[in-house]
Amino acid sequence: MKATTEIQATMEEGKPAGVGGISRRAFIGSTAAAAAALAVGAGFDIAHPQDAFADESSPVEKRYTYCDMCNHVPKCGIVAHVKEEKVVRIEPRGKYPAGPICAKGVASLQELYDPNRLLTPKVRTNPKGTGKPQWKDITWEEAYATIAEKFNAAKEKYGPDSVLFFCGDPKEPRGAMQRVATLFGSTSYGTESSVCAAASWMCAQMVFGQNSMGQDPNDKTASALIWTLNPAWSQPYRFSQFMAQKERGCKFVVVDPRVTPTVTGLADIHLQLRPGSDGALLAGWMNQMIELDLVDKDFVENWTIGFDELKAYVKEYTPEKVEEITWVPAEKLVAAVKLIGENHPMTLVTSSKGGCHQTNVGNFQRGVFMLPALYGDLDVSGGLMLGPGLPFDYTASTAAFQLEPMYVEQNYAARRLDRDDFPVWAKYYKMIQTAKLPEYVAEGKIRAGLLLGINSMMWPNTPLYQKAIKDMEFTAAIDYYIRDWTHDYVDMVLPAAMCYERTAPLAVFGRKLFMRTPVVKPLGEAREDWQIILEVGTALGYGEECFHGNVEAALDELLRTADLGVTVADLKAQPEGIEIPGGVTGDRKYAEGKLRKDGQPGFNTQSGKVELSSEVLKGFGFEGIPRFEEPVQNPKSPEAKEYPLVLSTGSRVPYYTHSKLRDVPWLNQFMPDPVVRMNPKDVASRGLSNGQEVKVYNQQGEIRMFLEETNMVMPGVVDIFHGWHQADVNLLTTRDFDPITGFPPFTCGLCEVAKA
Ligand SMILES: Nc1nc2c(c(=O)[nH]1)N[C@H]1C(S)=C(S)[C@@H](COP(=O)(O)OP(=O)(O)OC[C@H]3O[C@@H](n4cnc5c(=O)[nH]c(N)nc54)[C@H](O)[C@@H]3O)O[C@H]1N2
Ligand SMILES: Nc1nc2c(c(=O)[nH]1)N[C@H]1C(S)=C(S)[C@@H](COP(=O)(O)OP(=O)(O)OC[C@H]3O[C@@H](n4cnc5c(=O)[nH]c(N)nc54)[C@H](O)[C@@H]3O)O[C@H]1N2
Ligand code: SF4
Ligand SMILES: [Mo]
Repeated sequence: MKATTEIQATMEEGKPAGVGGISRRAFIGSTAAAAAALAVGAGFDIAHPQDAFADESSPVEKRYTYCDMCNHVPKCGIVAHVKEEKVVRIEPRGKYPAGPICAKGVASLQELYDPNRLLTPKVRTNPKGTGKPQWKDITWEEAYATIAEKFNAAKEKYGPDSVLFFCGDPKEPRGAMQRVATLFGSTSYGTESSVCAAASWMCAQMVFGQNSMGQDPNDKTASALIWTLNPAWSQPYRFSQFMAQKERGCKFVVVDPRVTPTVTGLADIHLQLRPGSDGALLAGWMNQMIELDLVDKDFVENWTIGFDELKAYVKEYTPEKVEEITWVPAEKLVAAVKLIGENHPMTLVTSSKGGCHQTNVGNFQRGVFMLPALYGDLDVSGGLMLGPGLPFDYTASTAAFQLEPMYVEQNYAARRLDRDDFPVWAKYYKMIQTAKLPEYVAEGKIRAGLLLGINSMMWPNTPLYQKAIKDMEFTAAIDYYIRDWTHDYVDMVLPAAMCYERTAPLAVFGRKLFMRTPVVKPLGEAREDWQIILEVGTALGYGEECFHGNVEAALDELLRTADLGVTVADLKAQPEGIEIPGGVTGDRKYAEGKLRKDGQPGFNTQSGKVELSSEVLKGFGFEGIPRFEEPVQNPKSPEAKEYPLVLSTGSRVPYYTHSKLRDVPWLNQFMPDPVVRMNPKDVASRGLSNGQEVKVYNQQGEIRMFLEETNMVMPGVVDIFHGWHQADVNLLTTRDFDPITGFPPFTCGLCEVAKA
């Protein structure tokens, strides 16, 4: 509270202090005070020099919205205080599951009124590859006409798949983007999920027949296994609920190479493994479950296939052998297996990261989903519950709205560019795996693109993707900012409205459905993402199917295809959300035929059983069991002689989301420079010192960063956040993609660190 008073005092004196009228000290005080999660429960005022000053006496109207600074699931609720069409204060909106707003959420106001935002459509005037782009303002009409001309020309000459329709981290526009891609006839629809959560979803589908990232512990959960997640920093809204379960008595095992606030806050046992060795630890875990007689034999016998194969495979993974591979003490592993086995039901929480970013994720991630089944805690209250959820998620995508029937009837799958490279991925998704984008462009298969929220530093070996974007004949990006590391290589950039300024498709919390309407008008000429995509679709000749750019009409169609009996008007009338009835609930639904469309008992897998050995993978010529293989780059590979440190990249920091938010001063003050974290032992053995500038390098390249000496990181490992354009760690990551999922090995490379 002190901090809020301090801010108000600053406002009352009428002297905007520090950044945007809020004192720097006040912002740090309020956010840092709320411990690791950097979450704040109080409200925040803004007084921005140029844009957001409003007359003190003007009336204030409270409008509801939700945050998208981390651009995906959380969507913490916000009450926006609007004066003279300016947002002057924000507060958390208690009724959403997320009570507090984190530092990034608070800083959303500063991003909204950032004087550097892109506010007009721009086109390049000098050819790509001839140095820095020169930009010229154009009208929206000119922009759409050019896009339509270029895309239609590419389609005519090279076929519709030559035009890529892409969404980066922004999730909200995906339903619209996929619809336009399908209308255009292109099978080249791609998203950031092909390096993010989607490896995990498809592995869950292979094991028990539906998407999952596990389930958070609830009041009935006796123990929880958190395998690779640091919600204290990556999902603060979720972390407080974990803490509440800890206080209630739920036991926690956390698997993480680092000593994170999640570990210190929750873990009864912390398994600190070498990054990339997860598959071996998992095999050891299964070995001990069998050894200690902790497997639910009834469940295994009746509802799984492949147990004998799995058992034979894990036999050699004794705790001692596993210790050698993973660096996890044998007795700790045994204690963890027992702790979970003695506290039923257990639930599993896994991540879109860690395990996903390894050369062997398609195996590891399947294996980890087998644990709740082996413990007998799959589809039971408090365990890993399954069940048909709502017909769409926060990405607002019903299959019908995305025109899945058209995709299927016209057999788009047969033309997919990625189907030879990543056939298993192509089976599960209607979005392509973009790992091989550079190859598709070099081979002339992709020639043009509508690139919404794209960031070239998302992929391993960034320069190859920058070149790919540059080599396309025509690309139009859609963003809040001009980001040099990506937009230097495109032909056109279109200004996107921010969350305060735009309608969101829909948000689902539990069984409640919410719609977000703009709380203020877009600044400048910025337009809503959905509107832009639908207007591009209209310009391409699909006016009727794209509702001539009318977002609410499109959402009404989306709701109609979801068949919930809810309209946009209903949702607008109820900013507190509408409860969606129905759905199938209850324990062990698989036994009653409630999980399968055909009503037969079992799971939605190829065999109808939980697949401990995958039938799908065998069909594609892979092994069925989740066999561990060392990462391509590992401490025993030849490169390790010169580059002995394990390179783990991308572990989240509380103040930035990927490549974003470095331009928000309130956040940038916390971590103004790129940082590499190292254990004191490795710092000392290299004669380095805390705070010093160092070079981090390997066979691929070199970056410069500032050294942070910390026990958070284990000896032999370095920890680097991604998305620093001046020190892009994806110059050091390799393109050793997992053959099942196409995912890159962001957490298991090699490097060396020396004085700069
Ligand atoms: N503040 C902030 N929040 C974010 C994001 C952000 O950029 N900033 N990004 C969002 C997105 S898109 C994602 S995908 C999520 C990711 O969410 P998390 O998965 O929680 O993110 P990370 O911190 O990358 O990884 C979690 C932990 O994995 C550990 N880890 C690293 N290598 C390995 C390994 O080889 N094995 C195991 N078992 N663990 C390993 C790291 O030490 C780290 O503590 O975060 C989301 N939330
Ligand atoms: N080395 C390494 N690399 C990684 C990872 C890692 O852990 N290590 N993590 C991977 C993961 S899990 C992910 S999810 C990706 C991150 O995925 P990216 O999508 O590449 O990352 P962002 O930095 O979020 O870039 C998004 C861009 O969209 C713009 N933008 C943001 N919101 C909106 C919006 O609502 N509309 C529009 N039109 N534009 C918007 C932003 O300004 C930004 O330019 O990175 C991946 N890359
Ligand atoms: S966790 Fe933070 S950034 Fe993400 S939605 Fe909530 S307030 Fe916004
Ligand atoms: Mo992600």
